Amino acid sequence: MTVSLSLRLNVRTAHEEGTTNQNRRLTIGGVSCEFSKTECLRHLSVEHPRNFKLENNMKKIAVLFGVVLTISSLAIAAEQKESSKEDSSKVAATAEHKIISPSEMTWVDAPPGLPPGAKIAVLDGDPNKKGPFTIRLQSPDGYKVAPHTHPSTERVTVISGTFHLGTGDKFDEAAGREMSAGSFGVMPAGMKHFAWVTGDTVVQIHGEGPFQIKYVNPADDPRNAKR
Ligand SMILES: [Cu+2]
Repeated sequence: MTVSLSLRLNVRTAHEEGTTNQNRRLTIGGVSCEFSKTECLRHLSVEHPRNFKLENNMKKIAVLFGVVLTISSLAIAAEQKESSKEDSSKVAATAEHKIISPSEMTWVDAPPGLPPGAKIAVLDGDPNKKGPFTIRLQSPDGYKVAPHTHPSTERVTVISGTFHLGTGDKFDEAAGREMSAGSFGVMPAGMKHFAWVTGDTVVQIHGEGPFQIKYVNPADDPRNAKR
């Protein structure tokens, strides 16, 4: 079994010269032989076992190296495929170039999960779907949002007016922080927080959709209010 494998390996690695199949010059491990290929291999394995063994070991190392190289290449290729998949999903969500001036924004009533009186404008993506989104929320003076959480991170940038943000499960103005125009805040997914505004205020909210709101106290949820 071992011998036949060795011979087969050497048929491939031997350096061949000559014009016919019957009579060729074979060079294995620096030793030449001028018989038929099979005879040469037999001759060299008996007469020059050291060279024969050397040639074989080199071939085995080459085969092993080739296998390792192939596995690494496959792993790298798989990784690259995975990262390009991630990149393409990001590109798909923001592929469309656009510039929207404030006068071009379309304002509609805020969804029923927010207290009535506010308006939103969707600038990018769709807050109801999976993927990145950017919206603006316009709320009148005194507008309040009771303690709540979101399943994904909420990022707030104050555009105009004054926003106030506090963390915890009880609405407490003393625990809130004032955010003037230009301020930025992050609410990690699941963190309980509440907000209110002074003066008509516009904030920009961006994050990963779907953007959902869950009130700490269900009685605070405007969706549960009797209409
Ligand atoms: Cu929130």
